[in-house]
Amino acid sequence: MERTFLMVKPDGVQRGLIGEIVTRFERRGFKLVASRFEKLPESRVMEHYAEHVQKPFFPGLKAYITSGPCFLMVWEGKDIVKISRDMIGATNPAGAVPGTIRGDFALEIGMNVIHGSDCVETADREIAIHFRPEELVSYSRIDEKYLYE
Ligand code: DAT
Ligand code: MG
Repeated sequence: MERTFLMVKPDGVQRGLIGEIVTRFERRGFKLVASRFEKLPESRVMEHYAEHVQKPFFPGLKAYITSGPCFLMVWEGKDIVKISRDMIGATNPAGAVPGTIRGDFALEIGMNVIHGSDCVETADREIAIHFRPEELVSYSRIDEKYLYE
């Protein structure tokens, strides 16, 4: 089954949005398989955002993402990478559709509440950056019978 890496960023944590965000993924039928609440160490920020380190916005992004604790999660389910990106909405909340997380809870690109892996390869890479394999818990959810045909 497909997995993805999702993370409530420091603004989402400070604004009390962890529960709301977790609820959305739970209710969609996805399964939480790992989580951790922590302030990201700089070394992991550099790895996680490797594609952006040379960009002009990176110093601001790094200051923001290390400004407080984040809530890191691995979720599992059918087509979760694409579906979770759709649920998160556009990178710039100004253009994010209402009903999406960014479209409901954010206003600016530099404070966009949540991270989600953008493709399956990225998801595998990001899960490996933030979690050890033994931290991912394998179990069944009792409603799987009525989620999957
Ligand atoms: P996403 O988080 O939707 O995958 P991304 O990978 O392109 O977007 O960028 C990572 C984060 O960096 C994004 O959530 C917010 C920040 N960011 C991206 N482009 C930016 C820009 N032009 N100005 C400021 N921050 C930006
Ligand atoms: Mg991205």
